[in-house]
Amino acid sequence: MESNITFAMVKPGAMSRNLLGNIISVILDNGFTIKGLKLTKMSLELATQFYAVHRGLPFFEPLIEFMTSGPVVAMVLEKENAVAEFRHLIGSTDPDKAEPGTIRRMYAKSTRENAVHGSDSIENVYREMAFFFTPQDLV
Ligand code: 3AN
Repeated sequence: MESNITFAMVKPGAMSRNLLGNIISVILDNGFTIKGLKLTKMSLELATQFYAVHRGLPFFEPLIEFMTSGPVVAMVLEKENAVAEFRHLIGSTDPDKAEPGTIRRMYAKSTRENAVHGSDSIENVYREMAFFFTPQDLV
């Protein structure tokens, strides 16, 4: 397993608010390299599996509804210590608690519609990117 990659996703709310370019600029300006990129729409089945860990929680159904409501952009990003670095760059799940300069502080609308996803462990990077990419898709 490479440990210098992470999986990221620009969520439907940020896509519909035309924030994709701004978010990619912030990612590149912070030293990440894009190894894979895909525009797609999550099916109900994919979103349910992707967020399986949250099944049964009160925010699960609205989260699935939101994540399947429009296109997303999935990315594999490379940087030393990528998982931790990207989590730092996106900020807290709740944008009101996110540090100034983080992507969620700048672009999230709410805890649910929080603009971007970033894997929280290297195990989850491999689990999550497999929903969107084959190894051959990565540059
Ligand atoms: P993060 O994306 O910061 O790792 P998780 O994994 O706890 O956060 O939650 C996954 C997604 O579920 C979040 N990005 C957010 O969209 C949604 N979510 C998490 N907690 C809540 C909550 N309390 N209310 C509404 N949505 C939530």
